[in-house]
Amino acid sequence: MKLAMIGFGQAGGKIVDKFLEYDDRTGSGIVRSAVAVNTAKADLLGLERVPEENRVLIGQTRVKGHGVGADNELGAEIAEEDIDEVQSVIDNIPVHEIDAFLIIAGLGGGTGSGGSPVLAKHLKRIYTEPVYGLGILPSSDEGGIYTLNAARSFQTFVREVDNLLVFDNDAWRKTGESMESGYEEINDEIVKRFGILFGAGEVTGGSEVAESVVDSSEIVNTLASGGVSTVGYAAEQVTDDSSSGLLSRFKSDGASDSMDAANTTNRITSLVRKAALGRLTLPCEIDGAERALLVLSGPPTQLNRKGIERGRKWLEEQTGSMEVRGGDYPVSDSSYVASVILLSGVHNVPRIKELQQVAIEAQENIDEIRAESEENLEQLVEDDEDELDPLF
Ligand SMILES: Nc1nc2c(ncn2[C@@H]2O[C@H](COP(=O)(O)OP(=O)(O)OP(=O)(O)O)[C@@H](O)[C@H]2O)c(=O)[nH]1
Ligand SMILES: [Mg+2]
Repeated sequence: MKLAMIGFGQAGGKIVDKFLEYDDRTGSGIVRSAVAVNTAKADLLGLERVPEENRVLIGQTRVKGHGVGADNELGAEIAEEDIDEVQSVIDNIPVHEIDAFLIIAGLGGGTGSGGSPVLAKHLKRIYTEPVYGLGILPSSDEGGIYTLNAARSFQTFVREVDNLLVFDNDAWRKTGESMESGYEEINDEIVKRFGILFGAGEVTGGSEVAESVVDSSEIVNTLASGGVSTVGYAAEQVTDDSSSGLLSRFKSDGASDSMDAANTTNRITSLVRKAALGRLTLPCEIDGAERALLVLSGPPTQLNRKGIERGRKWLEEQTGSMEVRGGDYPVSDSSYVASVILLSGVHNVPRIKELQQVAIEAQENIDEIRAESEENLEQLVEDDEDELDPLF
């Protein structure tokens, strides 16, 4: 499906940049338009692929391009004050060509955390296209203010969007790695999963398995449950020998053909289980998910309807949902078969219960938290005093 992606804050901008790179590399064509919004000038300058005219610096009179230092109330205020500047860039998006908006942000900081829900609400008022969020939860070692920001932002963001897709840094962080290289890897994992999911709706005709290809409307219908979504992924390398003359001569008898088909089916069903039971972007109980979508990507010869149908049935049993969709995403030149599962409207999520608890407790020591955030802001202004202004 075609998306207008809006990265809000530093993490959001970097991930949109990564999606653009993914599009270039795979030709999947999911990013119809890419926009980055930030209060920090340096973050916008650091982007590589988002077009310069689509980078919006907001809050210049309030924070002078320094960012909001994890003050998400300030982030929300600035987004409200400067929403027209954001809209003037969104005005250039050919909205009739997109299937949905996707607002991407780290929910632990100030700019994206405070601004994303404001932008979601604004877009919902103006457009009829669905507005989805991709919210990144901070890892638990980032500190109190990040957790509190995430707790608050999450509550508002999930209310304003049509569906909030979530990725939890805490479930993905590795110890003994620098933050930056850690984020590089994590961002690759994010883009791989959501790239296959959204790319699935972009396959155009001519394929031998075309009738079981996932369509954009199936993604939209799955997300129409609302609430919170998580994504699972599993992949296996395959050798596509169907074009090899020598091998196919040996395998031309019916017995080995049906062996191949059985292997293909078995591979698919085990990939579906691995994806659903392995590490999800937001770890949770899959039982109770309202809707699900299963996408099998890979060379067409390695995909079959029987495997997908079995995987779909299994997911129905595991989730208890009556709305489990499934289909192919044929990628001829791929050497992997990958299974991506979107679980939409999940309810039993320990991390979210934890965040809700944090939000309640935070009301009690709000002064301390404000002081931490003010210190952050002062530090930023000091650090930034000798910097040059090459773009703005
Ligand atoms: N997955 C991922 N998470 C990131 C990345 N950068 C930051 N984060 C997370 O996102 C949260 C918010 O950080 P930023 O995006 O830098 O915050 P911001 O929206 O720019 O807000 P301010 O810096 O406070 O103005 C952090 O607490 C991290 O958890 C990234 O590259 N990848
Ligand atoms: Mg920042």
